Order: sequence, then structure tokens, then C-alpha cells
Amino acid sequence: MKFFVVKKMTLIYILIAGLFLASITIWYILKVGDTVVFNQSTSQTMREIQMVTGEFKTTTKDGKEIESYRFDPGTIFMKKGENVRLLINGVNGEEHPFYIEGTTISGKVRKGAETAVPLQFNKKGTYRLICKTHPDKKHNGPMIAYIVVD
Ligand SMILES: [Cu+2]
Repeated sequence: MKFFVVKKMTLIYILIAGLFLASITIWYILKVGDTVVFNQSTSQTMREIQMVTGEFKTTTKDGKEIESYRFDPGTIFMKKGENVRLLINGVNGEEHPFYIEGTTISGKVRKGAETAVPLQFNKKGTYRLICKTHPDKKHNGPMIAYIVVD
């Protein structure tokens, strides 16, 4: 009858190695679980979506001028993983600094100029493109466009 003699220190080494492997595995699983919300790449062919900055403006009966800035279209649709080049043409308003909620995307739309925003979302959802100057009614908005990713 054969016996495997395992020293106490060897056993401790094996235990440490096992714990190390387990923690690497857990770390890897958690890392894989993270989904990249968006990528900004320019190499692949992109579908173009055009948008403009517009303005609703009127004078009330008592002579008060009221206005609201808008992104038009107010909603755009794209597929998860799809590459889209969003082209925003500045028409009304001198400039509109914007950001897209839940991403690091930001920029500025200027009157008479076109701002190109490369988009790719790897997670489904609705992302809001928000003008920092006109985010709500109080600030002559809401200048918010919805990017629906499905
Ligand atoms: Cu604006």
C-alpha cells in the first residue's frame, strides 16, 4: 500500500495557489460581466443620421416673447453595436454645448456649423442627448433628444 506524504508547508502552498487562482477567476468573470456602454470608433462604415438645432418662438397676446430650443428629430433609433455618425447642424441658437447621459460623449453645436458625433452603444437602452444651456422649460428647453438603442 502506497502513501503520498504531503508536508504541511506544501499543503499551505497548494492552498495559497488555489486561492490565487480562484480570485483571478472571480476577477475575470466580473470583468467579462462589464459591458462597454459605448465606443467611439471611426474605422468602420457608419450610417449617418442628420439632426438640426431648431427653435419654437412666438409672442403671446400680452406681447411676451416665448421660445424653446429643440433638437430635431427629437428621437433617433439605432441597433445595439451599430456604428452611427450623428451629424448635428446648428441652425437656431448661437451654440449648444451638449452631453449624452451615461457616456463620456460631449461637444458643442455652433450656428452654421455641423458637429459630427460618432456613436456606438453596446448596451440597449434610451440615452438622452442634453443641451447644457437649454435642459428644461425654465432654460428655454427642453432641448433633449432621445437615442433609443435596441
Ligand atoms: Cu441648446
